[in-house]
Amino acid sequence: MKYRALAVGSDGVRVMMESALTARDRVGVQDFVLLENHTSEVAFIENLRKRFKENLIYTYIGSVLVSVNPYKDLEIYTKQHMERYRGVNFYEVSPHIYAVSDNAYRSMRTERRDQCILISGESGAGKTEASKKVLQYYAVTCPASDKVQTVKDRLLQSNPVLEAFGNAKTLRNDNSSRFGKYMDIQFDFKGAPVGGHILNYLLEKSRVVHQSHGERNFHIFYQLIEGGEEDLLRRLGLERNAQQYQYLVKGNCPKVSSINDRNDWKVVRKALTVIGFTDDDVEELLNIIASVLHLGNVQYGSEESGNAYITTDSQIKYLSRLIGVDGSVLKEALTHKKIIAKGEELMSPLNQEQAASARDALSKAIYGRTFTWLVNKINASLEFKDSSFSSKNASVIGLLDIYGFEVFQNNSFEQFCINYCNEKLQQLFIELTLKSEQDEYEAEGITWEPVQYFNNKIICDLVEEKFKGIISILDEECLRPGDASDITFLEKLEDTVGGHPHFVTHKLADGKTRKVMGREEFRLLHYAGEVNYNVNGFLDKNNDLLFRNLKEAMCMSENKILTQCFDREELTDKKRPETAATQFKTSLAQLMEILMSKEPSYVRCIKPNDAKQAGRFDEVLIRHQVKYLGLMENLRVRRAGFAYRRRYETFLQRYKSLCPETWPNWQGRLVDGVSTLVKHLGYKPEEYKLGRTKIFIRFPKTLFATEDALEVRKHSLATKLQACWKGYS
Ligand code: AD9
Ligand code: MG
Repeated sequence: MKYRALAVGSDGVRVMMESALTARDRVGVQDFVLLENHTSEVAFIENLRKRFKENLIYTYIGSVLVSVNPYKDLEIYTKQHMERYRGVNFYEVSPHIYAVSDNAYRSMRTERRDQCILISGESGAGKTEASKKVLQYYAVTCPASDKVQTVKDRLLQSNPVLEAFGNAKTLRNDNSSRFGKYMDIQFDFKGAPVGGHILNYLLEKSRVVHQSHGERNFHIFYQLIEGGEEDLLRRLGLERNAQQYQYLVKGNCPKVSSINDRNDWKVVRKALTVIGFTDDDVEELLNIIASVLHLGNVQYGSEESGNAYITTDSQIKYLSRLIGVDGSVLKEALTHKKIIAKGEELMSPLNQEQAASARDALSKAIYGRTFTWLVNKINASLEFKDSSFSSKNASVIGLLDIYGFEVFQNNSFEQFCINYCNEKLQQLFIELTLKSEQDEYEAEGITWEPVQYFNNKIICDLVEEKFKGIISILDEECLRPGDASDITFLEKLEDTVGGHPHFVTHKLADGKTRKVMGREEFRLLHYAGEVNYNVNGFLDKNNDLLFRNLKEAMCMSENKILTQCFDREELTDKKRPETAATQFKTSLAQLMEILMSKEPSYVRCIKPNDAKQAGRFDEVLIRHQVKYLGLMENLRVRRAGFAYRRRYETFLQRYKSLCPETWPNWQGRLVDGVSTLVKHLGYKPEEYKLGRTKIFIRFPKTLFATEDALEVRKHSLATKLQACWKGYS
């Protein structure tokens, strides 16, 4: 090829070539599609490692952004950086979350199509941080008026509030989101953010009453205790010592070095004001938080008859005052269960264990419903109120930050729901990336070559299919009166889905048992790997029931938030409420519809090590994530035909200097210019195709050679200029 002749033109040129190659050797390629050996996982990980070492945490797979958590603050999020990415073409600058944000924004503006940015990855991989960066980018770079400024402030300030109530320290992440979040940012016709709306998914309520070793309850409890003013704590009857509260000692981890609860309290308190919470709202909210702590300290004794009685009257006194429910009503509700038989109401006493679990159920219900109230309240404050503009006319960018695939030593109902959610998102990802790839080929008039990939629909069906799916079977057991238990649920699963290729239990087909699995477990072969689920607690968590008399007691509350959370209508409603899993399934189906209606951008986050340490690249851990995020598959799809594609004008602009006929300007049709240029460069017919508006190049090496030729030309020009200067002087 012609550029080869150029390359050996002089020693200087050779040095130049070598340094360009060494740079690529050192920092890797910024788009995985340019990897020479794109099917090699080793090459993929090596590229990630090189870039990570150089603090280059972002890399593309086509338009998908892969991000590796640096676990340290990098100077790449300044206002200057934002400016650098504003209005600039995706590929002209190095990969960045701002490039994805800007691209989505510009597509929304120019194509008038709603967008969504889907951020995925395992716990601690950097999803929430990424979503905050996107929001900050819009807050800083989008046009603003006074009114818009208020919305921007509220959008930004909703984060610390939701994190205080919905995040907690876990073994995986000191600030782990324990709920899923989808946020719509609404823009007006000038491109200014004018409103927002949040949908929340399945808060991990069980954390309110129990935490595993080394984990904490939700941040807000510690923030209040550490940061709350003296007179506030006195009014709430709280001591400044987390160790005093049963709900805060289970994980034996009151302090976390990376968290400053006292400062965070100030941030949250201020954020509540910015969002528009009145002092009264805050007072009622804190009364509830304190009540949950007091509830946790309610202790029981056992009478000779076995009936439970409350031994801690002072807690009841505080509770009664804080939530405005009569003490004796509370006491009875916390020790009895109301039964309605033949139209008559009977109070049946509970034993100590039952009473403790009724108390915990109440705490979870209060906290869970207050969290939903909080989201609704934030939504009301983000609603754009202007008679001249309706949110229906708004353009939207949706931001999804939802819990990633989770595998613990012991996996329960929560992990089952979280991993099911990830199956659904993976399905959407495969369908949409394949579809958009196919659409582009068709639009450009280039033949589409089908790609083989694993379609995880089979696993989604296993979980959600009507009548035969795991959720249906679980619901059936929850509704069945009599001897239904977690174990009968497991047995029913074995009977119904026992032969499914993605379902395994300890039972083997020949009646023998599989020793490596517990008798209370089932295993799902997820697209991301195998997970064993322990069925213990599945029925209770799915039922999510609260005894009727506890609901009645809450309906009497004088606390304004609780009166909205516990509605009297619920008491007269004869219909059984939907189970937790079915509610989740329905809300996920709605989420999929929302996402399908928008144009997606993807951010795939990777966690480099389990120690939360900067600079550590744990290859085994990373390989696992590359696998389950489906990145190799994604790359394969993207590279199925052509590694690289560019619009004609962009391609010509960049390389026109390499051909005397296109330099300095090509006058004819763009496609003819590109054709002339690549022929001059010696491209073989099988190396490229010309579509309607773009050139498609099959192999990275063709593009690299062209890039190198460009470097060589720049260098020889510089050398010539230097020689001229020397002659001149
Ligand atoms: V979970 O599923 O909610 O448990 P996330 O959301 O994926 O998880 P998060 O964004 O909370 O993880 O990141 C975890 C921690 O990594 C943060 O608290 C930061 O300390 C650190 N992190 C993540 N992304 C960045 C970054 N771009 N720059 C610096 C980061 N630190
Ligand atoms: Mg998070």
